[in-house]
Amino acid sequence: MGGDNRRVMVTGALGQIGSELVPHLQLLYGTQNVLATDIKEPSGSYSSSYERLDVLNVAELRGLVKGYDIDVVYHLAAILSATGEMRPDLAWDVNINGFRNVLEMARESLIDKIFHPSSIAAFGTETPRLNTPQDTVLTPRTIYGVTKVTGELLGKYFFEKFGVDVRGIRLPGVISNVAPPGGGTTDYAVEIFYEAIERGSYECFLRPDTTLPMIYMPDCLKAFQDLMDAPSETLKHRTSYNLSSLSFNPAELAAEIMKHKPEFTITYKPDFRQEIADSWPMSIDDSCARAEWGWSPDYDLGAMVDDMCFVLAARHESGKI
Ligand code: NAD
Ligand code: AKB
Repeated sequence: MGGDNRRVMVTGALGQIGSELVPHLQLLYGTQNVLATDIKEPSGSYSSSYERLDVLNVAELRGLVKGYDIDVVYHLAAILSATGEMRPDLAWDVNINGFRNVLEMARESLIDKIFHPSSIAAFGTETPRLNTPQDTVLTPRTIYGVTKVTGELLGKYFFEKFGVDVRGIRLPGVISNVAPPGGGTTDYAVEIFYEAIERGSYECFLRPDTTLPMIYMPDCLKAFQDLMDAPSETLKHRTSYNLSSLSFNPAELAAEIMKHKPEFTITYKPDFRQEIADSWPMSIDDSCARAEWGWSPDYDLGAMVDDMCFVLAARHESGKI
């Protein structure tokens, strides 16, 4: 992924991951070679070329891909798990037809490489929840999960049928401090830090013992880069890599935050997202990602919490949050 003059487009670039992936790609490819797009308009000034794009509009998508001579697409535009349960038609449309439109650009040979994230939401209650294997039962209980399994299969089909180089990871919940998460079930693990810094307390929408797989943003970006840089012939699970980094529950996360803010308190009021979380794995076997493209995370729970608290406390002191 690094160090060449390829031209890269990011869809859904104003979301939680895109907000940090775009600057990361600018460092690798040069600012002039990165085009950020989203259905929303950026608030204030934006540090990259930016175009408004609804991924459901294939004519606009084709126009931008041709106009900017794009080689690689990081396709992040999506509707996440909690919003998806409230708006299932929209989730299906954006997650499936939006991805289908991007795949079509590759089938027309306009682009030659696509990154498309899957999620731990691809798994379901019939999947082993501890050390979830790479090749296992995929019976998701959410429409979001159904779109993720379908996306994995669609990407695989386009690779096998048309030679399109599609790559993807079953991402755990992503923890970050630049843009807020966009309507997921793992969002508590980001909200808790902001509430701890701003208010000193947090009401969690999951039970204290709800263990879920998570990853800190620097490790997430490293995983994207390592997978995209890997030689194509080494990838046997190219659209659906299990990825493990952190696994913890709200009580364990709160205890770690209390090491920085001893006065922090947490209460629990589980809502509809509890059922979603209960259908997802608690920990992941990522041995295929390790073997096929050398995956290895840098952050453990303590290091992630240290960094989140440090960054957000500094921002709070300077009045930026
Ligand atoms: P997000 O919700 O923060 O961002 C998604 C972006 O897509 C938003 O900015 C939204 O405006 C945009 N969007 C929605 N509909 C669109 C449309 N029709 N056209 C163009 N843009 C549209 O999501 P994220 O957390 O940045 O996730 C990015 C990808 O990673 C998604 O595929 C998601 O399923 C996957 N993923 C994320 C996580 C996580 O914890 N953040 C975990 C697993 C997988
Ligand atoms: C969500 O909670 O929907 C996402 C995900 C794990 O896919 N963060």
